[in-house]
Amino acid sequence: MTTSTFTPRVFSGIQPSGGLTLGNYLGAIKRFVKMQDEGMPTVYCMVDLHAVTVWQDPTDLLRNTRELAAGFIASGISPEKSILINQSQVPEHAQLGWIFSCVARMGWMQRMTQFKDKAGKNTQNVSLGLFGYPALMAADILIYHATHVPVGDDQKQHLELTRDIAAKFNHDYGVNFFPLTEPVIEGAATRVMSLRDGSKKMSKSDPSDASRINMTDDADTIAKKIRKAKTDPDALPSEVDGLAERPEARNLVNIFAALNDQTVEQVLSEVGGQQFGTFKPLLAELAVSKLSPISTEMARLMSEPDEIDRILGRGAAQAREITVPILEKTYEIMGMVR
Ligand code: AQP
Repeated sequence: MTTSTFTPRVFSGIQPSGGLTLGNYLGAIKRFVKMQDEGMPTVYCMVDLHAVTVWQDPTDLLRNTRELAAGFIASGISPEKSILINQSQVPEHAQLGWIFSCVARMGWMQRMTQFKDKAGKNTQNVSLGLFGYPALMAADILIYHATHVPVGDDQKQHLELTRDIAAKFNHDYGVNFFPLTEPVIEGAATRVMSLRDGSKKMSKSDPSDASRINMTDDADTIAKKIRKAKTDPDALPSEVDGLAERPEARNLVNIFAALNDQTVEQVLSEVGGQQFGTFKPLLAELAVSKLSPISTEMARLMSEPDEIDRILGRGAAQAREITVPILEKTYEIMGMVR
């Protein structure tokens, strides 16, 4: 079965496990806005149940969830056009997550590279939830019968697992009930890298604040972080091939292209031959001009937390009009008394 038998619907989420980064913005949120504005039905989620797979201070979690919601709205997600929710207010996510924990196989989960990266050498001491995370992520998507999921490159393997879970459920029960979801991984910034190390993903939980641009950073901080970003001594090339062995240079050019809605080729045709001493101030100016209006609006929205909570409460009620019938049908297919 393909997604074509299902009504198109977009779902994606972000963990409120810290402040939003430029990686989240370019790899995810900017593309969420585009898909919303193209007119597809869209559901966007603060995945708080995923965040608690590692310890979250309750005060921080509350603030980070509201700040993430503010970041979505300030970036252009409209609560009138998209359903905006925090995951724990829509209990069907976790309920279907349990079912999918019974569908997914241990061997599939053990291959997940994000678990290996996050657990490191500490596999015996991390939470069971961190290991099971991809089954809940599959449920987040499939509880809406979502057909398209815009994500960064790091989520590709989890999306493949989501398809495997849907296919196994459909096969085991002889139904065509869950769609085989399409990952939407597009653009110049599907993997924004750390400003300190071009081999590591920019991440909100990186201990080094200098490794990332936070959406709440002020203009001076953004400019300073870009000025100090690791680079090499050579000038920028005029052709994309010239970036092949230069991860830090490639990262800064990718960021420029994504912020300016250009291709990497277009950027290099304009900046090829420039030294970083010239290019970095241009990038800083561009980043500040794009991010400052968002951070200003985020601060304004954060001054009205009740309004954010109201939007998320309304979003949960809208979401449950979709998720309750899908969960009920799932249970019915499985032979549970209703
Ligand atoms: N560096 C990145 N480049 C492009 N896309 C990125 N995303 C995250 N980092 C980058 C995309 O943002 C969405 C939400 O990610 P998440 O917060 O749910 O989890 P994550 O991928 O684990 O992000 P972080 O920042 O690394 O969080 P922590 O540090 O808490 O683990 C996804 O679509 C992701 O691809």
